[in-house]
Amino acid sequence: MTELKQQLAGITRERFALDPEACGDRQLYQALLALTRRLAEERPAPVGERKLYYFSAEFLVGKLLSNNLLALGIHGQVRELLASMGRELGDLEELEPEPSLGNGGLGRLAACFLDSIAALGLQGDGVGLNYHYGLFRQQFAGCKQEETPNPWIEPESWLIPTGKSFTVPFGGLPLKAVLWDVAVPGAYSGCANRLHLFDVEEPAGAPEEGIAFDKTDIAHQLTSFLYPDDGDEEGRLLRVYQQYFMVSAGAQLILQELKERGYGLEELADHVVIQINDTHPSMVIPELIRLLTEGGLTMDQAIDQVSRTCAYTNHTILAEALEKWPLAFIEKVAPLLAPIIRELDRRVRETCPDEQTAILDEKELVHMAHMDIHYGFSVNGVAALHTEILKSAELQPFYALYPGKFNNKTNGVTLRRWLEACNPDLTALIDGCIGDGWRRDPARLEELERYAHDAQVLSRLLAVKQSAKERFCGFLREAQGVALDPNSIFDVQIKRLHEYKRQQMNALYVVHQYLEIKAGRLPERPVTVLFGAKAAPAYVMAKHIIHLILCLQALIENDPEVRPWLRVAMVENYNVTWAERLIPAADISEQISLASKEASGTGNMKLMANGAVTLGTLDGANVEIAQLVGPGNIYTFGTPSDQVIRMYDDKGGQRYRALDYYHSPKVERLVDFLLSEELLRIGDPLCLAALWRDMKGKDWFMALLDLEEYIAVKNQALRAYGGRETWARKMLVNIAKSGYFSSDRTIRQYNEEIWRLG
Ligand code: 26Q
Repeated sequence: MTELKQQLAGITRERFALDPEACGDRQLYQALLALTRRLAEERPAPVGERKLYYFSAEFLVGKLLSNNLLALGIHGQVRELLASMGRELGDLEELEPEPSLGNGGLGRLAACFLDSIAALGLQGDGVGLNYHYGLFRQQFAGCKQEETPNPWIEPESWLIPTGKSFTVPFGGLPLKAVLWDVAVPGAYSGCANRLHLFDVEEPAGAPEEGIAFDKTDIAHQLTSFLYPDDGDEEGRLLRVYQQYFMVSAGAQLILQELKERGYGLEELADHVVIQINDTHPSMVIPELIRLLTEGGLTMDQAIDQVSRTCAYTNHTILAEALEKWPLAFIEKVAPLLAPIIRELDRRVRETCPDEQTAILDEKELVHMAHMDIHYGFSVNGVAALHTEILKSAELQPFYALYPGKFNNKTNGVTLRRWLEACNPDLTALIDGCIGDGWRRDPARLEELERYAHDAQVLSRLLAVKQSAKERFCGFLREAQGVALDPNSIFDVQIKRLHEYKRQQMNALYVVHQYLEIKAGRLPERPVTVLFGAKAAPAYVMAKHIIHLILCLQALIENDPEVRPWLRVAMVENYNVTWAERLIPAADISEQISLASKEASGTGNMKLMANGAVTLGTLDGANVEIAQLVGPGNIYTFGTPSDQVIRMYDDKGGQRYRALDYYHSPKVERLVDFLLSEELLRIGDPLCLAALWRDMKGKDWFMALLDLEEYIAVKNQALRAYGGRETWARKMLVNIAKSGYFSSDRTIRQYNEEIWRLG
């Protein structure tokens, strides 16, 4: 018996008094989870002079079983062991609940970063909250989204009890923060870091109905739910409670570890660096100042240490998403911080009297980002274009004050999850061509370009894509009873539902194509337009857009004339697990945000690495993708970002007016289809009319501006798909150039230019 089998048998015998062979799938899954957790937990932590703490309100880790087996280097062994018992790892993974501790991009980025930090053997832990329900589960009923809770913590989970706890000095009710850890084993490095998740002592039980809960019962509900982004105004106070809970406990943990490592408080900046992931953890700055002064440092010394310890990452230029909290909230939640924040503001005003850069404004709102920029040593954007826009527009007054603090760190994704684990066939094809050196040095994927004219490799690439499409069809049929045509072109838009991402523009393309087919103008080849998206529960317009897409899906499913040529499918409950199934199957990657609005995007990188060709605007990291692959291997369109920025400006008479574009004959017909008899028979007239009115009268994110060019360029891409070998070459170049978007590259840059962990 192999050592691995012995270890597994030890667990199954102890827990279930059974040999592994005699266990049911669930028992075997639990035993394998326990074994994997133990092996990861036993690994040593990396060492170094400085330790990183990555503070984030979200860590969208996804399922961990396969991921951790890969990192531990025993994935193949476990698969073989299971096979020898007539079992499949895939079946056991089906039983693992997905920890959805994040909304989307920002949360998934934090998870990719932890993976890379551990793989590079860097000393860095995550600090966040142990949400019990994570992001809601999405269900469709009557062509609308419904939300239900999404519990993920089972008796057997990835959480490791630490026995540590800290008291958080909330106004009126000090609360104990209990620390749970998730081990983060690094591929290749032999080490493991930790994801620290804080929880209340007595978490509330399951909600009785839907996702509603008592938002005033802080002591029990603080960690129940993850806040859905955008528009959700409710529970703002609870959000501040969550933030302070996380940073106060996190800051206390840092100082405890500093002491254990034998250093004094006055040495903080030499041995600790804190990366603040967007402004959600920004209160860590005044909280650390509070703790340092309590520990004997003067205010000047404390501010100096903290300012050399904290670094801030900005993920958005949507003005409405920049956090500003009423000081009155902070006085209620964290009364000890309010005077410190006032003092920080006073000092800023002493040196820079410009009102625009103040921390506290005349309405007594605390501008969290401003606090980070003044009292942190680094400010970074997440793609080259995004950082440039921060410097020249959004944060321009700050850039004038502190040019040296600003830097760019283009996002990346872990290719271990987003290529090796989710697409083993493509991985094998790559290995067969260039060996496996690219895993440690992803830039070496470029060696694939040698095969750009190798007909055999190109045809194998097409075959790999085809089988991924067939596999995806199987998953979707099983889950939703929808049977797609794997021979159609898979045109994929997967991301949170937001007006700036312009899923509505894609839906208008569907309307266009529907009308073309109805008029007898058939395309060369059938297309399936796939969507995956959750809307924040309170984001009304986003929900209307989901309604439109689901109505179009229903309309076409029941139309035998159109269905053979055009299908729409919206994947229910799109999450990390569905992304892992969809991304290998995509032919076209839709990245069509209004230029200047998508800070980076990371799905664009995952899709590219899996051989999808991007159809996108020159926004976020799409700009860098376009530069890398060259104009022949990407389809770009749309109004450039600088022009868009001018169109939001009142000056100069260039302001965007939706009506002007609506009145173009082609556009009007498409928009008015929302109120067509066909659609009104299926959908909710109030929702469709509200969306129609918004599109023609407001269209804040300018979908109508780029619509005609979008339709033209998309058709060009769909036609190019027919030239199979030329298309395969485009796929190959995309894969070859995707190494740049490995989060290992991103993390190396963070370490060399910001963290210097040594
Ligand atoms: C704020 C206040 C109250 C409640 C919720 C929030 C909140 C929560 C989540 C605000 C924003 C978010 C998430 C933002 C996000 O995911 N941004 C994305 O970050 C990615 C990683 O850098 C980028 O690739 C995307 O472009 C960016 O949209």
